[in-house]
Amino acid sequence: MQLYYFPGACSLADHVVLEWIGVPYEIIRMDRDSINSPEYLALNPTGAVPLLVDGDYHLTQNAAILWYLADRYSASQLLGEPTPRGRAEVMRWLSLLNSDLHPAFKPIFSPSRFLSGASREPEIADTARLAVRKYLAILNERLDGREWLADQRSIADPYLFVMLRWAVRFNIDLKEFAHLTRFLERMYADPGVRKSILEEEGETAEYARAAM
Ligand SMILES: N[C@@H](CCC(=O)N[C@@H](CS)C(=O)NCC(=O)O)C(=O)O
Repeated sequence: MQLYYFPGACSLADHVVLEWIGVPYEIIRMDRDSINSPEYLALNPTGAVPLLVDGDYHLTQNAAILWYLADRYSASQLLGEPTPRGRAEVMRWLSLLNSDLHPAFKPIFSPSRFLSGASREPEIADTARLAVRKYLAILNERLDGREWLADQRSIADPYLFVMLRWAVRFNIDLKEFAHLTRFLERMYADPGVRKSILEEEGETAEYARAAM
């Protein structure tokens, strides 16, 4: 299996899941040029990571890739309790992450995509920070008294982890979110998480190094 990624991007969630599952895989680092090459766009017309290649199967969209990996290697038990409610709980949190929280970060990453005129870029990024905080508050409350978003460890957890790293990197203070902070620390202590970060970011992976 091959995973196309940017260091620290949402594809890191798939990378961690590959580690948790324990199957052999290869990671292929992309950059701004390669992600817009005709060859890559033929595989993923959105020009984004992640892309998973499993034999002759090419799969895009982070939620789909996470679900596929967990379903294909079901012994990893990353899809929650094997009941309609158990599965729905994983899907509920995965959906909030993928369709609410993830897009909320985009105006912070690249405000110019949402507004022409550099003078208002800080304003749109700050407005987006408020939206991100709203979702973080929901997730923080969810983690009050529990270790994982669903009833057991699942594919939703590494996705949350990735976005908490983004929050820290883009100056969204997590101090008031004690449960999220504890979750972040717990994830940094996980061997599969540390290995994934080091593979993607190398020796500059400051958080991975700090957790060792
Ligand atoms: N809906 C897509 C979004 C993927 C996405 O936003 N990927 C980002 C990295 S986290 C990306 O590759 N961005 C490249 C770009 O926007 O130029 C998914 O869930 O997979």
